Amino acid sequence: MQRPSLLIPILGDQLSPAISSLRGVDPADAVVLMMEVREEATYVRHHKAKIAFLFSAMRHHAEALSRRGWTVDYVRLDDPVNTGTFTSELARAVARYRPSGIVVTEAGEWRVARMMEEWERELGLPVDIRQDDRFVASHAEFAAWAEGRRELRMEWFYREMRRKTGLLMNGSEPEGGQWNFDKENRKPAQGDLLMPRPLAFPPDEATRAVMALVEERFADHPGSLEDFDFAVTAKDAERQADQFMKHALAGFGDYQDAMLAGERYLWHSILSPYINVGLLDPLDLCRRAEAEYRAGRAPLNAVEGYVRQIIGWREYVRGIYWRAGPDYAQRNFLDARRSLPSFYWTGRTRMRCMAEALDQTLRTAHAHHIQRLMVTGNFALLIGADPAEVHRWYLEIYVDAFEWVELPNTLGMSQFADGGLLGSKPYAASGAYVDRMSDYCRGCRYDVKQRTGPDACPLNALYWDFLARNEEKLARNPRLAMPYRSWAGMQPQTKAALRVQAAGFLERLDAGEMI
Ligand code: FAD
Ligand code: DLZ
Repeated sequence: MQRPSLLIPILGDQLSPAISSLRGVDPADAVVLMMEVREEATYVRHHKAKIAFLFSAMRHHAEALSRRGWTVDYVRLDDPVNTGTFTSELARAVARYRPSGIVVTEAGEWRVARMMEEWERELGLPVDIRQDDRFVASHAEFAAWAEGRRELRMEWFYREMRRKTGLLMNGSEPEGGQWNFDKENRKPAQGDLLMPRPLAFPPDEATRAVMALVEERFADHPGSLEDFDFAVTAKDAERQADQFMKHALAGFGDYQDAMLAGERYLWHSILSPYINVGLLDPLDLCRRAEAEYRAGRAPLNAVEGYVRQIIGWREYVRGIYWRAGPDYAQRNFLDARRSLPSFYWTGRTRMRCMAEALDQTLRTAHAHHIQRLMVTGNFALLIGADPAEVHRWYLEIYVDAFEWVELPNTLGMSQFADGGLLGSKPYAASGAYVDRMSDYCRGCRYDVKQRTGPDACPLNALYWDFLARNEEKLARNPRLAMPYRSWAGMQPQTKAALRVQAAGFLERLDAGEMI
């Protein structure tokens, strides 16, 4: 090709055909650069399935762009001349093509955003960094909404997004006369042969090649590739979305918080990896869900719940991430310092709820929201695990984990390490919650009804110990008034027994005993 005017790097989470960096560019006058680089694969030890998913989706996307007439220069991880970082690969490509400028869509996280800011100086040519408009709210819109508010809450932001998109609106009123149907969405589930199942996509040749590469180059990373069945093309991701809309959406609301042993999916969509890398468009999914409601095929509580997760939570956590700044990951409001137990990487624990969530996570790189928040997240919160370590684990282990979405969910929502910037209270729970929302406790070695003694469910004493330990910081939180009243009303000997029980457990945990 003649010397192109533009070099367009497309990063691993920018696999959308309509990405802003390609807009208005003549394919005949540009080279798209895609790079598998060691630095991105190792800045944390990503789960093997996460790297395989990303590399395979990138390779398929490169082919799709070529078919659409783009010239794509694709640098593979095992290319002997691959220099291993975005910036050094870009420098090599600049030397190869001598373009007059670079166009790129803004990065999804602070680390890479800072790299991009240096490119103009380091590469010596103009760099046009374009807004990522795959989100409903721009950074400026979120900042304008947040400005001057005493506290930020998802619910108020969500209503703005409903008004902006017109989703589930009747003029200026919410469909059904209510913004939020969450109270109807807390039902436990029963195992059921008719339960919906997402499609499984057996690895094609390109994916198998990537899996072999991952096994060879990232052998020391956590997780397994044995159950790998993710879609890796936009077409298959669309098929998965159809499957969800047809078979699972109707039950999504009712069973959103439910957990069942051996059931990975329940009525969840399992679409987050595809949305986050750009194979599916989030707003389009919301419109399709709304159409299911309007056609009478899915109830309002389900569709409102689904839409809220995407234009509410997903957009809100992104806004918080960029507003909180690059130091967000260092916050530690509760001064939690304990190391994350080693069984987070092996799944070897006798607590059945933890074993279920961890085993599934290590096998598949996916767990649903309540497993992440109320099982692995709750346990880390109760034992006082260091939030930076907890953050690193979630970023490594889940296929859909990109810092802009993972960090606020982990550090803010789950560990309350931002002191309430994102949410109004810590999601701390005793065994009773797990027992109410799942069937995990039935086959557990521990007894969820006992609070003390060798057979007591560890979550029970840990819960009260967490409240007692953090009383100074949390007791004035109005949403914790009830549990603190219960704590205050306990006999001193009951309190002491609970704290001794928790201390004994934490001691055994720190000693690395099997618990
Ligand atoms: P569904 O339950 O079907 O929900 C529908 C969609 O809503 C999801 O696909 C997702 O796009 C969106 N969504 C739902 N909840 C959230 C949320 N809290 N924040 C942002 N988007 C949401 N989500 C990620 O995409 N990446 C992460 O790295 C991530 N880390 C998390 C860490 C913790 C500690 C917790 C508690 C939650 C985390 N989440 C993360 C949010 C949520 O758990 C996942 O989005 C969800 O489990 C993905 O599965 P699904 O597609 O079946 O979701
Ligand atoms: C997560 C990831 C991994 C493991 N590898 C690559 C890669 O080799 N090349 C690439 O373009 N992107 C990768 N990614 C995703 C990037 O880390 C992601 O695009 C940035 O985090 C965005 O800020």
